[in-house]
Amino acid sequence: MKLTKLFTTTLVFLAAGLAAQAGSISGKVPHGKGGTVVYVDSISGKTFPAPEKHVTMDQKALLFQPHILVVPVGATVDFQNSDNVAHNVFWPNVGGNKKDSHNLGTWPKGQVRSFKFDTVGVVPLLCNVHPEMSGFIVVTPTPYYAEADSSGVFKIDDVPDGTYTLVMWREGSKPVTKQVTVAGATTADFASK
Ligand SMILES: [Cu+2]
Repeated sequence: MKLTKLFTTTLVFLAAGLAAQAGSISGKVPHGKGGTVVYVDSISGKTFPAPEKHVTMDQKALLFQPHILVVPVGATVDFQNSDNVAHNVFWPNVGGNKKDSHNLGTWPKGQVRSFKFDTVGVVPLLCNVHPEMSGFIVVTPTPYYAEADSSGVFKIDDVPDGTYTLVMWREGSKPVTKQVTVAGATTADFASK
């Protein structure tokens, strides 16, 4: 009986500990055009393993699909041509830094070329065959990120308690930062201007 009680008490403590770890950040971004990404900026002294699973950026119907792809640093992206025409993929910079520009080349339907993104920043994707094609890969320094939905609501799950810098990026706008202290389920709104 006593042992059972001890066991139960231990379980309750363990559950409480786990719950404290599993915080989240939810909130709203200002109204505006374009997809919006919110992520936790780099955390001093903390690194994260590169994800093993590849993510796909499709070239389909003369579009990069999805238009905006968010991946944590170290992720490998498979660029897949699903059209009947050849596409090229290049980016003139990463986060505005021209030394990180890269041209993956041009390839026909059904082929895939992969690239591992080891530099944090926004990667503006272009195709030199179709100047109207444009897409973005947002390479985040932490695995804590989310995209806002059409009503401007975002939620980042599984964020450990702590104080962080939150970054909001929107196509065509300068990033906006905000300090947030996570303690369990936490709210952080980006105020409308
Ligand atoms: Cu193209």
